[in-house]
Amino acid sequence: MAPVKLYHFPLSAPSRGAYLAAKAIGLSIDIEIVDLFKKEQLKESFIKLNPQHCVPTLDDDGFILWESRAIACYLSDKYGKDDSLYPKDLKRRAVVNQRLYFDSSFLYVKIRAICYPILFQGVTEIAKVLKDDLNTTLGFLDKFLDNSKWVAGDNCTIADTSIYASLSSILAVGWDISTFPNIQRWLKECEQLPGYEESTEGAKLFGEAVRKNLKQK
Ligand SMILES: N[C@@H](CCC(=O)N[C@@H](CS)C(=O)NCC(=O)O)C(=O)O
Repeated sequence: MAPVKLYHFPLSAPSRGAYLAAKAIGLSIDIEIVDLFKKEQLKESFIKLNPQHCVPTLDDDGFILWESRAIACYLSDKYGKDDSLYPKDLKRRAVVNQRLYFDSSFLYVKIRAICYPILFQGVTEIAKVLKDDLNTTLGFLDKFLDNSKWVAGDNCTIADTSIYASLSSILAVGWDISTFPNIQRWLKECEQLPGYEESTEGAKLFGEAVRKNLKQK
């Protein structure tokens, strides 16, 4: 059987989310870098694999899957040593899913709304409305962590790897999280995630690319 392959770009938060999930599972994966800055995702061979031409994209012995959180769920179900990263228990799984959807439809979207125009559309300042919107969302995340060590309970799940991947991008831009004590505490826990250093390095490069285009105050 061919090794599991991940088409990956370290600067991409979703891509790092899939990467961190594979690492947390302890799965050995082949990485193929798709450099988005060089538009490598638009190569014919990649579009044939994934017509939506986005990273991350997984190739598990010919089974092709994209969407980082779908990849994390699939890998955990198929290769997880146990169900701790993605519980089989209906209610615990539902909470993990809720956090994953929160990430994909709130947190990541707000971060992207801030960073993409700066990276690709010549925007040089972060509008107050976008700043406030992200801070409101971070307030929700902080609340989830009120009585919980990890974002979906007492142990680390793929909701943590996914949310850490998103959050690390905006932290690398220099976002102030001093008013979110639970997030700060949780981020300390995240330092023990397998693949944390490589992932954070990718976020750093992303943060530098964004900051380079920001008007200095
Ligand atoms: N919801 C998707 C988002 C994937 C996504 O937007 N990937 C971007 C990089 S952050 C990409 O590959 N963009 C290149 C393109 O769409 O051509 C996921 O979680 O995987």
